Amino acid sequence: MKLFDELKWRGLVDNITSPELEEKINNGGLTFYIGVDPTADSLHIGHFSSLLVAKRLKEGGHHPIILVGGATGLIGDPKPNTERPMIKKEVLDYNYKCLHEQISKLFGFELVNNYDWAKDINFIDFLRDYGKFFNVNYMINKDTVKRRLEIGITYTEFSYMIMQALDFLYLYENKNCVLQIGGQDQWGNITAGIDLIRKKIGKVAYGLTIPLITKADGSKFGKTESGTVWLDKNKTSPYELYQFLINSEDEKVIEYLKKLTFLTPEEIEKLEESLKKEPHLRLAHKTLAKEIVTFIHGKEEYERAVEMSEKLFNGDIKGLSVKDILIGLKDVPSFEIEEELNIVDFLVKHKICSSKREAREFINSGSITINGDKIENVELVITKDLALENQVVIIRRGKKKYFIGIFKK
Ligand code: 383
Repeated sequence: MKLFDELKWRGLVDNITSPELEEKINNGGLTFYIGVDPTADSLHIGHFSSLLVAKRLKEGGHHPIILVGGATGLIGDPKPNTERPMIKKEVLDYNYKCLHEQISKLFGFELVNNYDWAKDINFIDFLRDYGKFFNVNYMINKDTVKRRLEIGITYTEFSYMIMQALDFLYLYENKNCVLQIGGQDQWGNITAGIDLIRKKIGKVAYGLTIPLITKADGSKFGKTESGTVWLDKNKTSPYELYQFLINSEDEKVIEYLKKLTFLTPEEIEKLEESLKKEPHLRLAHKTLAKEIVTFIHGKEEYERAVEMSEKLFNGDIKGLSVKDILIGLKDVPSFEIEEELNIVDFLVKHKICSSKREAREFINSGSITINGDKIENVELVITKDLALENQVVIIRRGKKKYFIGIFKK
């Protein structure tokens, strides 16, 4: 399959600015860039899919540049619904360092910082040399700005598009960078750069946008109840990432395999078959989790995540941290423990058993475990001392039924 067809097959092409780009992508040899603003101290899974596109193109013989926006981060790309709070310079510096390190480590791409060229542009020169190429009427018709006009947008954020356009011009002139790639949300900013390049130096540049990855209900992929799925393991543990991926929706897992892994079409088709014929094996989900966790955190962390999942599945929770147990059991019902009761009353009060008789039966047949220990004594009192980290009690009834009790602090 030719590279462009492969990108399309993977569902990675939302739009291109001109049909000639298809052949250029197939031929190789382009320098292109993707920008990331240092709005946080780690990339998230949304960035990951875009950076993987850069890797795919690199493997197809193109040269990627990743721009970390030391300048644009100070301004903020307008969001559809609200003005962004300004980020302190020191925070931005820190975020910049973190992203720089993370991208170098994960991808090894050439990195540039737009602060290097944007910092010296003087205000009067800016208005004379660049401002004249932007028609305000045209700027307010770009999607994001258009949506913001009703609720309001400051001049600062309104100017963001011009900064990004200047970057493209700079990279075109200094690095022969002819293509900019970004998510769907970047279309307006990318085309603003292409227009500037045409008007100012009479050259043709290109843009390609990638569709946003969504869940089945259309909401953003990569947001969970506990927040964003980050690539930094201190913010989202490899185990949490593993759990997030392995729990992908069945109707979406093949799409994610196409977009987020380097498995070949043949390999993905096999997984699609397996999903249809033997869904209980969850081969597609497991492979998705394996590929991505291994790419981001390495083989060892992946194996540890699998081991932890197996332990939890078998009720062997010793040695797992409370945080990881709670992640693994995130769909398990939980309740607050208000008083110290004996095990039988405890099981009935929290509706783990329907009667005292049933509770005794479960205990006598060895079907109740607390924090991984089988309960044999029907007189046992559930106290804080028994709880993990003096707070959490994991109850298992039978093979698979879990409950989480949490002592009030
Ligand atoms: C800054 C200067 C440039 C070119 C691009 C930029 C950043 C761009 C932006 N990108 C997003 C970000 O930083 O805001 N204005 O979080 C995200 N990207 C990529 C992709 C995405 C976009 O980094 O759709 C998701 O990851 O384009 O939202 O000269």
